[in-house]
Amino acid sequence: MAPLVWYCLSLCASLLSCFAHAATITYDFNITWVLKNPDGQFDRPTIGINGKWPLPEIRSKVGDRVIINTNNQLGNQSTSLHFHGLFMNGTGEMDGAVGVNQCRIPPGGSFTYNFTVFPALLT
Ligand SMILES: [Cu+2]
Repeated sequence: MAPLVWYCLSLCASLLSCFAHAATITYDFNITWVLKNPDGQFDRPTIGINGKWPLPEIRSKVGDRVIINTNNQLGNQSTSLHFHGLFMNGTGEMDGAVGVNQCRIPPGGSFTYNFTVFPALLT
């Protein structure tokens, strides 16, 4: 029993120390069509961010707050950002699965994602 208690206390201390050094990381994502060749077959309209494809990385640490200001400039297509695999503890509406967690972002629309990065769930 004692090792389990020690493990839990140690884990809690580790998590608290992560959150103590948390930062707020902000991105501005303008979502547009770009002409790219993602599968090596031929150039075609591809969804890009800030005029680029491949899409940018979002770099953060556990405990950081991530804010992503998105603007859908596709013109003819709704969209969202989906954060597959992140544990959206208390912010499920930020997970981005259209029709499940949020409404689509219509052409010309914007949405601000705002969530804290929690450790991944071990299953
Ligand atoms: Cu998913």
